[in-house]
Amino acid sequence: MPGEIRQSTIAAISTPPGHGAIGMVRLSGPASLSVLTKLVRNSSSAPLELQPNRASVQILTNPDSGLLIDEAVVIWFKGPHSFTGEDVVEITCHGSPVVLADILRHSINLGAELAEPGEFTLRAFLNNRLDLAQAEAINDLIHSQTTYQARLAARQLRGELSRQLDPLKQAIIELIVHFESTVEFVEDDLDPLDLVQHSLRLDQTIAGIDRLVASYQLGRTVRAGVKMALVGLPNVGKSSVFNALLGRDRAIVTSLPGTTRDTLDDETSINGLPVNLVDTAGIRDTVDPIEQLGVERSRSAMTDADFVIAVTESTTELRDEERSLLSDIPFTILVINKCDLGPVQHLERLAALAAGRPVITISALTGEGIDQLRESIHQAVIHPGIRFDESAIVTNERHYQALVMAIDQLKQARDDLHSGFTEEIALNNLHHALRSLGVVTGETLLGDIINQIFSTFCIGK
Ligand SMILES: Nc1nc2c(ncn2[C@@H]2O[C@H](COP(=O)(O)OP(=O)(O)O)[C@@H](O)[C@H]2O)c(=O)[nH]1
Ligand SMILES: [Mg+2]
Repeated sequence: MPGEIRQSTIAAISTPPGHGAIGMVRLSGPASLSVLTKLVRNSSSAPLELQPNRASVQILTNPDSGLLIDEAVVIWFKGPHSFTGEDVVEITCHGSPVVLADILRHSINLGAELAEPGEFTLRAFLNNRLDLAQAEAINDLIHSQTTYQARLAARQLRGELSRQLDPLKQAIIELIVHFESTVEFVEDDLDPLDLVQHSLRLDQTIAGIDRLVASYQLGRTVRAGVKMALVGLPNVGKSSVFNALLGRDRAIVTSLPGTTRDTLDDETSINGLPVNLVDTAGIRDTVDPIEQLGVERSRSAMTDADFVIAVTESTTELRDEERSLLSDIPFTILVINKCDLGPVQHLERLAALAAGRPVITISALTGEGIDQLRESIHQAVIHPGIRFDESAIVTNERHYQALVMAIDQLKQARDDLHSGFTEEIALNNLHHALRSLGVVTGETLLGDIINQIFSTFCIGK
């Protein structure tokens, strides 16, 4: 049950289903060690003596029949110095689903209960081993599909988001403390100079949270990925670039213009970013009804895409139709392909058409420039204007909502002060804002505030 620690001992298979080299059963709770002790065959009559945090090889047997189960490496983490804060036992055996199920079944028979999904982490949170944002980061890390996603989650797991929030919370707490004392003691009325100072403080705090909020657009991109379409005239090598970026021959490549009839897409990771790459039919006027449909699809793929990469080739003349296409389509990067065939003929004119957007010269055939293209794509997605510190990227919708709410409440508090309302009214909104920030990390802040308020009082007051 969320919000409440069961006093029970929980057990679960912690490795994925299926056969593997190794598999693990994990237990957490007061009876963990005694369950393990009963599973370990003890040849001598002396009780099993395990050192905390030390791995040891043990023979596991069926506690009823004494029949061999497996040889396992076991570790006992003595609470509170464990992931959950409770006694934790990890039994790493051979990765057979049958063996794992057997160990789990015996653990249940010996008094453990089946763990609910996420219950180990829930216990860690309730025992203050990590905050809510960190707990969520564990889930993100486990489900990450690209290195970039994983890195952001790993940073959040190390408490980076919480660390970013700390000074912002502190600023609000100080304002609350100040207003609480003016409310308490009528003689310490808020003077106009204070008002300026407090407004400034509020503005700085709002700006700090706003930066986190702004990073969410990128955070969402990192989480959900981007759709990127390769567009250009027939035969310039779009399908070849598509294959080169995917790292496999997914699309058919021929020397015949009009080979790609339909759009084709596939998932890939570009420098750690999840990208849905779309190959399209070359855009040209054609009488072939099938190709016409393909061209229509290319145009709608362009509309659907978050980013368009225009592809052209280095050696042919810059044709009118290409010039009008490049002026027409909203591309982010211009790729000049087939650089292996010789120097780019009309670089200045292409650069002019790119109008400041990156122009990357590559050969899909030899692979030249592909790394640079990847980097350019990465930059286009990651830094469209603002550069974000990786440690301050919000990836989670819940955090985003809480932060937006905190900003609203702080703005309200600022307006209250300016409209000459009493501090009590502003205080109310400050408390709300603090609670909203606390929502991100899942803490109860009331005790904190009370302690801080009293710590500013003189002795005897
Ligand atoms: N020399 C050279 N030929 C290429 C390169 N990329 C593609 N081609 C050739 O150009 C032709 C058209 O390629 P394709 O990828 O099907 O172009 P698309 O119609 O734009 O998809 C094929 O014969 C490819 O082998 C390249 O970088 N260098
Ligand atoms: Mg093609």
